[in-house]
Amino acid sequence: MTLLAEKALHGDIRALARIISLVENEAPESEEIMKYLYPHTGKALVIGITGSPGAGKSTLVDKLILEFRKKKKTVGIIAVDPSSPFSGGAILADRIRMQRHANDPDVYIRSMGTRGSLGGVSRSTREAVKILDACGKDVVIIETVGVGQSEIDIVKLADTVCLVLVPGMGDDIQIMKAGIMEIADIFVVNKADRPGAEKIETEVKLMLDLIGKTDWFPPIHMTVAEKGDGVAELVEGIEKHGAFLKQSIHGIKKQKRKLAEEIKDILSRDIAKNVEKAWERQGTDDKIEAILGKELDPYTVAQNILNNIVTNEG
Ligand SMILES: Nc1nc2c(ncn2[C@@H]2O[C@H](COP(=O)(O)OP(=O)(O)OP(=O)(O)O)[C@@H](O)[C@H]2O)c(=O)[nH]1
Ligand SMILES: [Mg+2]
Repeated sequence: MTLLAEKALHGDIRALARIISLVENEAPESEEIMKYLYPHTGKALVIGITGSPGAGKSTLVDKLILEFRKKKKTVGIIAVDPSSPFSGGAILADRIRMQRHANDPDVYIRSMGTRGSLGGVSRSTREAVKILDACGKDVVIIETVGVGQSEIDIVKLADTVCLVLVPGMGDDIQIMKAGIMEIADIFVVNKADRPGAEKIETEVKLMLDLIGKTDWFPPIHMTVAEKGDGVAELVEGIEKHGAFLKQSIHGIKKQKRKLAEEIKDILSRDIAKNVEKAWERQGTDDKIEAILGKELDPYTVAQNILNNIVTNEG
């Protein structure tokens, strides 16, 4: 297994792809690999791109790749589609939109569908980000459709979250209500070639005033992703936010918070695994009988099993 990780660290794309599949499938060996890769993580600039369906996220990501490649940066892209259990049409379209980069060895594009629980999606996405980071990608971009809590969880994995809004779509306000407004570090008004772009800009400014962000006031970038207009400025904005995170207390706090979330995530996965094991070992028929006879109650039984998990792993 470490051989596979070693290969990926040395730029072997197939090894890299294989490792991402292993974590996506929650293969038993994936934890060992993640431990091996961990010391190599922490260098990439991780960008989250979210927004309503059809806002132009993939078109924008395609142009972001171009900008970063101009700066000689290597890029990894993870396109997440939490709404569908399979890699469906939308993801295929993403691939087509970004296809011109397919032959560039310094660009790696991966789509991830949902397997298992929603918590599992953000977990495997987080691990995929780490893998790309460890394997030397300077920039990692996560694209996801931002409508619900699970998508917010995914985009929270990023250092810099860009929320893509478009003129003339009523559901932008919906996204703001869903809480994503609070986690956006940068607002992008895409399709600025359409009427109503300024109106959105004003609305966002008003909202931001209401929220009253203190340490970082999110900038609003106007883009026409199809033509690439405003994308170079957006990259500047993203890099500025990255620099802000590096030298501010806010950035350190954010990093610590993310780490705590990660540990809790790993813990709940491990505990969940142990629940089954513990039940197999300790969930005897006697206990069930005792509960049926009202000599015991399920709370006490569960508490006793839990105590045993904690003291001797079930
Ligand atoms: N007029 C205009 N159209 C754009 C612009 N950017 C993207 N589009 C178009 O908007 C449509 C959706 O673009 P995508 O990039 O697939 O949008 P998306 O947000 O990735 O979509 P999903 O991943 O399906 O949610 C495509 O037809 C694009 O050509 C823009 O700046 N102006
Ligand atoms: Mg897309």
